[in-house]
Amino acid sequence: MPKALITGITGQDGSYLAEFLLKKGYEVIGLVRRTSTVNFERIGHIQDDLTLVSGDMLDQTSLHNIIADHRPDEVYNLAAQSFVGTSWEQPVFTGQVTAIGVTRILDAIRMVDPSIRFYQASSSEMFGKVREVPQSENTPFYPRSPYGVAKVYGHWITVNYRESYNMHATSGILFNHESPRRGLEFVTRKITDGAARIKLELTDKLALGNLDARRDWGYAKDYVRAMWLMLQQDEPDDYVVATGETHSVEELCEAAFGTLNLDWHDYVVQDPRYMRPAEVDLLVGDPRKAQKKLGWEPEVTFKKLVEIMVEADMERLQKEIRNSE
Ligand code: NAP
Ligand code: G4F
Repeated sequence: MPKALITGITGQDGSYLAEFLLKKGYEVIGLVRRTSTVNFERIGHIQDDLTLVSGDMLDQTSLHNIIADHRPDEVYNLAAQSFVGTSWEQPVFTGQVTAIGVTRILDAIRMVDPSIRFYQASSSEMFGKVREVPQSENTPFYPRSPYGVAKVYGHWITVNYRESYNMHATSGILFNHESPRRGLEFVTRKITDGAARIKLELTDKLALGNLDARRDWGYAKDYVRAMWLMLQQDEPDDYVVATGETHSVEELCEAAFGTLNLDWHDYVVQDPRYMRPAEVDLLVGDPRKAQKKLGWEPEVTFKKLVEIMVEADMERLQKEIRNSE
């Protein structure tokens, strides 16, 4: 039975990856950090099938001990302070977790068993003020936030451990991917949740920032499959994972409100609080390498993704209303 360690298992991607690996017959170890209340909303349904271990990306000893005690065949490093907005408010913390955390876990692997395969959750935010369109594995980075800068560090330290110690260390440069498990602060979920609240007359306005920003949005379940495929390759490498399509925040509003037969113009207001000090205007990935080498294809379209998310938010809110009656 192959064994995988997932950091960030309580997050969106960690929960889908855990489900995926369990179905593949893996023993799944999940690193969780200590919190004053349990935050297993996304993994509660599979908790009995997982081995959860306590650790923190800020704590070298815990990472070393977990690797040494459990000896996984594969490590998926998904843990991060992953919200771009917060990275301006907490730049040092973001650097400690999202950048230096990568070195901590890579070095723990190197010391215990450098043959363990490693996946680093790199990000299209590294392209930032894009140098070319679409962005591929060869596009130079120009990060625009403390988060983006931290991810560039995480990417290059992964490449460096691959080249310095011959480790099977791979970097997946994933473009935005979403789902009903997406955090409510990210724009997709904020919009699908907001549209559902408006439909159910729980509120009548949705405040957003820059409506012109464009992103390449895919479905998280499709993207965790790509992570696994990367670690099954004979050689470690870097891969862009994206749909190759780009849409604006405005188009996202139109699709989400449209699913509920609402006109977004009637409800969306712009609020300077949600504008960023430096914006990433346009992201669109070139996934041809992942398609060719991994045989990876996304299965869910932008339209379908928005429908899945809106329906899930409607269902959840209707249930909450029923429970409160
Ligand atoms: P997410 O939902 O925000 O999950 C982040 C995870 O990291 C959570 O499990 C969180 O634990 C954990 N974490 C944060 N700080 C930690 C620490 N100090 N020690 C241990 N665990 C810690 O993020 P996601 O959307 O699943 O993304 C997964 C990874 O992919 C992240 O590295 C993200 O930066 C990267 N990425 C995401 C996207 C995307 O579009 N989703 C695109 C490219 C790259 P708690 O539950 O305790 O907070
Ligand atoms: O949903 P977002 O917060 O995602 P962002 O900044 O693209 O980052 C996400 O994707 C990255 C991959 O490229 C990941 F690495 C990262 O961890 C995270 O998962 O914002 C998307 C866009 C931005 O341009 C933002 O300015 O939406 C714009 N936006 C407009 N109004 C808003 C809002 N974003 C948020 N969060 N909230 C708003 O009200």
